[in-house]
Amino acid sequence: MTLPVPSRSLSALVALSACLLAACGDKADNAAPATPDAGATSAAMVIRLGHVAPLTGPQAHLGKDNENGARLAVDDLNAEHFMIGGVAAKFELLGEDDQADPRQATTVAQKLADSRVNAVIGHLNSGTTIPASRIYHDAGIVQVSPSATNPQYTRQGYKSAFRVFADDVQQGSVLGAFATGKLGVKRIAIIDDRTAYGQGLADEFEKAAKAAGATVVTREYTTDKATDFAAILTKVKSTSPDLLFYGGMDTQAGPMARQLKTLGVTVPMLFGDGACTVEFHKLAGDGAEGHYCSLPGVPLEKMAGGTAFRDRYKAKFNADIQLYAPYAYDAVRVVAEAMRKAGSTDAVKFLPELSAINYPGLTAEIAFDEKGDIRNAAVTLYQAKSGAWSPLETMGGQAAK
Ligand code: ABU
Repeated sequence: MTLPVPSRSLSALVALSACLLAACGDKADNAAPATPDAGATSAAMVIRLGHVAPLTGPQAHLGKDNENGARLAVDDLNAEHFMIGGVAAKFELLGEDDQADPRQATTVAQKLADSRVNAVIGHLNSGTTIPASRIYHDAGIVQVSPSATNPQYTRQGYKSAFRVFADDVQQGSVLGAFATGKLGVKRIAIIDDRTAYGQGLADEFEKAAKAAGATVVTREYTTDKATDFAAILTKVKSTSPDLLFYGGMDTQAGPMARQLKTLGVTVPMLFGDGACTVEFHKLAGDGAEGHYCSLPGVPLEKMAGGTAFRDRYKAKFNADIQLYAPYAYDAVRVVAEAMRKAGSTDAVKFLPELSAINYPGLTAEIAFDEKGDIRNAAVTLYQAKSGAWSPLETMGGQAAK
């Protein structure tokens, strides 16, 4: 995906600042649409957070997971009687469905911009987050993605864009080092789904693996809608790789692993975070065993409060965490904390607080670099054992609170 990359020069920042202050809608209250809660007995201020992810289609389980994480945070904030500028804040989550489709993502983003939400949590996919980010930026709306890992999201010069976990430059590098180092593979086959995420991660992995001396024996392509991988896997088999890397989501990775086993190929597979889910095991069946994946962040069990969060999530939604729910939780909390520090829901005032924040989140100590990426990001490697992902080792990062 090619998007215009504005300069991160001072003039660009001044232009954004002007946009946040005035140029992108009704001036004085454009970025501060918090309104008194008409139904409340006291003067509560209503803060509307947009949340966008695929809620229908093959990735709906992941979209719902993100939304659940954000909803838990909103419910917690409301239960805590969170105060902003001395006024009780009432948070509302506006859940939108982008169907993991870049065009639908821009439609939804425009809708949220037009309704002047206070901030947006999302989107889930890199391929939707990146085009939507321009709309939020131009509307002066702060955006925090809890799952999009393509580096381009935070490299467009948009001071409104934040990410609360590692990007795919880091993840691809960790995966490449793991494959060539710990697994000691020399001949690698790569398949990707041609999305901003899948292709981008496969490119980063290929770069890192080749730099460490591995050979890519074949590079194949599929789509994020495909279900039958027989032809592509037969071709992969003919190249006799030591490892098959797949860049894409669990919706393809699971059936691919199952079909690989059916073909009688015993080569290990390696995935990024998009396949590092509970759903992968369901889709792959007994084809899951022994494969590897990476996931930005530390294992849930290593997060202080991680197991309590898992239990609360299960009790509230009657479901297991799939992937990024804890990060969606932190994305909401960090926005709320920036508003609290600023004493305002006006993006002009709370964006600088968000940029400079040091927040002890559920997932990590959250502080952002100049691009809006989390500092000291961790990436953890897992192996599929007995129907679950078992942590192997964590690279980088710092201990969560
Ligand atoms: N990071 C994997 C899933 C979301 C995405 O980046 O497309």
